[in-house]
Amino acid sequence: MTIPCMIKNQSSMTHHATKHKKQQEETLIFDASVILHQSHIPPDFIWPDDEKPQPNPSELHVPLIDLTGFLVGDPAASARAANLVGQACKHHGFFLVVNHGVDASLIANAHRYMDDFFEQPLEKKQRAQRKLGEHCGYASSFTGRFSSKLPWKETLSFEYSEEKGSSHIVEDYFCRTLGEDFANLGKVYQDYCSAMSTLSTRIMELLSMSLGVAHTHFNEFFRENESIMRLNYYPPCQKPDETLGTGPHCDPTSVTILHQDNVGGLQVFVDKEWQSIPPNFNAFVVNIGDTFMALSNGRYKSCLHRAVVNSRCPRKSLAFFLCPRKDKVVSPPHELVDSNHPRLCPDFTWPTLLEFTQKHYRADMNTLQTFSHWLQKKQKQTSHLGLVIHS
Ligand SMILES: *[C@@H]1O[C@H](CO)[C@@H](O)[C@H](O)[C@H]1NC(C)=O
Ligand SMILES: *[C@@H]1O[C@H](CO)[C@@H](O)[C@H](O)[C@H]1NC(C)=O
Ligand SMILES: O=C(O)CCC(=O)C(=O)O
Repeated sequence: MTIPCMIKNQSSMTHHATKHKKQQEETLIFDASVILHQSHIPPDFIWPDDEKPQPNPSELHVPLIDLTGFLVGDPAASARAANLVGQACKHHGFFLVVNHGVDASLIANAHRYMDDFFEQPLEKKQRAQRKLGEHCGYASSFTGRFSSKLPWKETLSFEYSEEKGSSHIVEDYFCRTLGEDFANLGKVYQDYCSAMSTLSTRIMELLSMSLGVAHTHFNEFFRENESIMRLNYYPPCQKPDETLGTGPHCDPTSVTILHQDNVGGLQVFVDKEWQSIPPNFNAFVVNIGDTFMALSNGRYKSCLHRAVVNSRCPRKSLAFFLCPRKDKVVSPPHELVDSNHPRLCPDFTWPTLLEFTQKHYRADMNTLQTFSHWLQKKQKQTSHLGLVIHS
């Protein structure tokens, strides 16, 4: 299927994908307005052959879950939905929800307003530039973190929380970093995040039911959550088969609610192959992240996924990452731990896992296992220290 698509002529802009020597460090500036017209892409964006996208991937078998009955409290419909969720999460951790109660015009606006931000000249976007070691702000390629296999995309990330004093957190962020002209955008994403928060609350209820723990268990756990919203913007690429928009990764977060536009590009690694999740504007793609895999004591899978790009038009996706409050101890409910299901991972707090995936380890299928070993080693060191101190 070919999607016709207009690419605005922005060749008047002056920045290029060039390397600047800055503080002994090479920084690649990704300026979409120029780079999207280049027939040869810079080598940093070329991925190794075994990771390049293959043509015509098969479609992932992923359940389409109608939330109508569950949202009005119909017990039979809720049990059916929970059952489908459980099956999907045991296999690969991805499912789709429709009739989710989120206003269609809000979703359409959330996509439309992304253009207002990403179509600005680079120097305007850089007013929200993400600083090294921070999670929020504008980023184009993860410069500073990795210097090869760069992703063909730009992102804008910001925090969301419903705590007291946080009722305008997103609007404030937009106005503070981009100016009052962006108050409208801030309002749209404030509302969008609020809708995602409501939806994630209901999804946690479904996940509780599907795991056979108290319906309120995970809502208790996620009270005062501090979540992250990310806008993904993938410019067209003249060599889409040599690069990736988002490289293969597992989400370290708890649960992700993704909305992709009608272009397509999301792929999941299931049964040893990359399979696509085709776009469905009426649906949200929900997936389990590493933190929830730990909370389910490994019953549910956090699965490798990525996004491919195309030569025809920009692709947009909106990702809401639910994260626990920073000091909350991630520990599975006791019902999910027994002699047949020993603890998958020692207790941890979410910022420790985040730091691990940012500083020590590029998130993949083995993140949780490697993280567990790392934690255990650290704990041993600390307890040795304890012995020394006490003796
Ligand atoms: C796009 O920009 C180029 C270079 O400035 C110019 O030659 C061309 O006419 C422009 N095309 C359109 C459709 O504006
Ligand atoms: C996140 O926290 C807010 C405020 O405490 C709460 O209303 C919401 O239900 C929580 N989300 C989940 C998934 O429990
Ligand atoms: O754009 C997509 O479809 C996937 C994005 C993603 O995986 C992410 O933002 O972590």
